[in-house]
Amino acid sequence: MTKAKETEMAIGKITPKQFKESIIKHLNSTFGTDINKASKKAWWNATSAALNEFVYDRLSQTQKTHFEKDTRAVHYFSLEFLMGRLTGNNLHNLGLFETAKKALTELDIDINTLVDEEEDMALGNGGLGRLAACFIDSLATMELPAIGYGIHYEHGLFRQEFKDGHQIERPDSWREYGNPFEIRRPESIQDIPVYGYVETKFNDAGKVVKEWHPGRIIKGVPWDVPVVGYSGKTVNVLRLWESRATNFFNWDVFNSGGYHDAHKENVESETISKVLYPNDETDAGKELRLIQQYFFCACSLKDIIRRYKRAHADDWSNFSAQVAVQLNDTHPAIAIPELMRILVDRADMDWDQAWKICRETFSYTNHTLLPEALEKWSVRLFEKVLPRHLEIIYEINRRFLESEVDAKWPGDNAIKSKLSIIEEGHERMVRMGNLSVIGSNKVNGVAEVHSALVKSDLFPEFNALWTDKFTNVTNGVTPRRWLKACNPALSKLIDKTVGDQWPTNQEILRDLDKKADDAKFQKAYMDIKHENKVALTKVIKELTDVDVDPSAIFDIQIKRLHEYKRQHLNLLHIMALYRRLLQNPTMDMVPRVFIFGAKAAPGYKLAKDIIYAINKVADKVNNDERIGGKLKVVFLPNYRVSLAEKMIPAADVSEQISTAGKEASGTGNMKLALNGAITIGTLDGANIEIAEEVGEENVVIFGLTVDEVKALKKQGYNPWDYYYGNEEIKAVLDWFDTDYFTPGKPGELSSIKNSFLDGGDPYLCLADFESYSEGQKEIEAKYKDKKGWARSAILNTAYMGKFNSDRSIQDYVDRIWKLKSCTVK
Ligand code: 9GP
Repeated sequence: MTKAKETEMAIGKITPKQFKESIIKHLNSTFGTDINKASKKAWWNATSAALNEFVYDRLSQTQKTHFEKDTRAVHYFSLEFLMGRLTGNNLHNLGLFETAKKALTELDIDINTLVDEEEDMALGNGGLGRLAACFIDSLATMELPAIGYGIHYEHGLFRQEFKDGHQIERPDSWREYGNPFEIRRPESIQDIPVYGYVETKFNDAGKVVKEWHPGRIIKGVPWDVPVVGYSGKTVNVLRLWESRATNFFNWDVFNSGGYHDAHKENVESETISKVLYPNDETDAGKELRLIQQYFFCACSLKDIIRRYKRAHADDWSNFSAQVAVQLNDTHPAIAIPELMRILVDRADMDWDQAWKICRETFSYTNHTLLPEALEKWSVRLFEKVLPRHLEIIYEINRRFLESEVDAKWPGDNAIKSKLSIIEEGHERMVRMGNLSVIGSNKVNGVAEVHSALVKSDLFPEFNALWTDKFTNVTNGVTPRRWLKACNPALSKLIDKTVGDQWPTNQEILRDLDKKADDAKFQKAYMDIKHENKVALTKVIKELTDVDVDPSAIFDIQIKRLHEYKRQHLNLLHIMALYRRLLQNPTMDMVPRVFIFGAKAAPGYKLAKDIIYAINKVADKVNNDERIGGKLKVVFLPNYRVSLAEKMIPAADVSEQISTAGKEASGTGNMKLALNGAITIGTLDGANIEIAEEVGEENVVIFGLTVDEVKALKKQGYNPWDYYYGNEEIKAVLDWFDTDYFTPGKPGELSSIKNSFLDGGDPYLCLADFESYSEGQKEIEAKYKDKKGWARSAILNTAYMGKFNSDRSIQDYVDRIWKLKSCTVK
């Protein structure tokens, strides 16, 4: 960014000298230390405080303007917000990064080292949570009134360590020593009821009413994280709820000698916001997880209603015109019966009117087709935790089946039982997916192919009932964090080439295509890639003690560890390559470094076995002198947003190799391509649209398509055919049974082989292996053509405009939320 531009963007004009003085002021008067003895943490805290002076000012201006104009707002309900670090991001978005850098340099502090002091705010598992973080960045940047609502987890996603190659989980204490980017708002505390029983009685008018007598009240304490839009004009809020006991300490019990019991309720209530469930694909945790969901939805709805009533008192007629609520997966679906409860039981509203408001208010995004992620709670659990909500769900269901379903399919009980919110069976279950669809105004998937499958395979009858309800919004990522901030050298080159307006209008990058064949530009672009690779080699050395050569191909697979994402297909290919090298050490091969980053859910045994296997193969390969360093494998521990920011700019190859039909979208694929990595991928999720945008000659596509996967499964897939039919597959699989990679411990890796053979290879790795291996050869051939590769990399950066999260948000605005932007004075 030009100096003039930066000054213009900065909120209030500030020079590096003034910023420096502000840092020193905070060091002294906010943190009680001085420049001679301040720790690195203190410097970071003081810099953040200096930065926050701008943030809070804009935050209150934004809130004041939104209140005065009584704007319609979207409320993004999500159990996960994977925010990462905020210092660098906020400085960039305020246009203060260069100012702060200079100020710190004068103080003899390197800004890049300073921002490493910040713990990641890892309040999410992976794609779904990071998408939410990109979305709130875009909403603020686009000056749209919006609030993110979630949980203020004391511990975010676990910190991953490796011990002899095994994943070990350690607690993540992201705010143990405080976090400068959040403010507690005790003035907006909410009381949330749970448990208890429901009494049916007559009111004074003789009408039957329901009264819920809760068994416990939990206090919800809000923490606000300011969300700074690019240019700093709008600063929205992410409001996260912390659970506290209502009776902080039971003096009566304490005084009668029950020291531990006096704390019991306290501990139980506070457990609710203690941990993020480290699993994005299952409904783990049962009772606590359901309470977490209800707790944050109930707090958030009360908060919304409190705000609404300030302008509209008890007149509910404008509610759905003012309030849009987006449900991020089924996790917040309980908000639907909660709003019904508030309207019918508390506001005494007629059912039909309340239901109309509900349906106009909520919309639901589906992020996966995996059945285990479509939550179901037992009726028994609901009865215990949320007895009144269960009654409301029964009533929603009865009306839906008797009127809407019966009108369309008269007397068809099979359809009724499929569409019912209640699943009959040996244990009756509440289907949150069906509740979400029935109670929402719109339902969207997150990439074209995924949204089509949501309609055809997941909810076909609902789609027949309400065709207009289903839509698509392809995911996107913010170019502010995922190019401008994480890849400063490339950003500067882009600024110089096409101007500095691209962070808010990514389509401008399209102009880079004119330079795709320009030798000078290619060199500049590839030199930056090389420098980023050099920087990553240092991180790799620090984290794994492995030396890698930055002139090798850096081939990166970063995402949660899951069978459908097929890190083990990547592993099979690595082992095959290794075997080919052992058989022919002089084999012509461009040296390659395979780099992984992934956490496995602690209870997911096979995923953890795959991590172990990759680490063991890495040990062997990296130390085998026979292969002359042509192949290296590294698994970087504790993959998280801040590590991704270091890995992505250094990637040559992006591994997007899920079984077709399983990855709803993917967003890592977008970040890597934007930074010039060439995708090797299946026709799955957003890969399909990426290939369309950047051109099929600039990606490598392999493997079965969605239809071929279905056909193969239908005809009866037999992995043994591939085992016996392909000598290389057999040899590699048999290797797992030996102690070649685990000296003295044969069989330690056998579970992987078993998953492919006896386990039936549910994600068709063996069926796709040959095609994947051919794809990898194509990658290598492309890489050998230096000019062709540079051209492809540049075109990837140039043509990723569609995958800007601003475009996704615009689609949500047009297709679902009908929001208007609001300029803050
Ligand atoms: O698995 C999907 C991933 O493909 C998608 O990009 C992301 C954001 O839409 O959501 C993930 N889904 C989940 O994490 C759980 O549904």
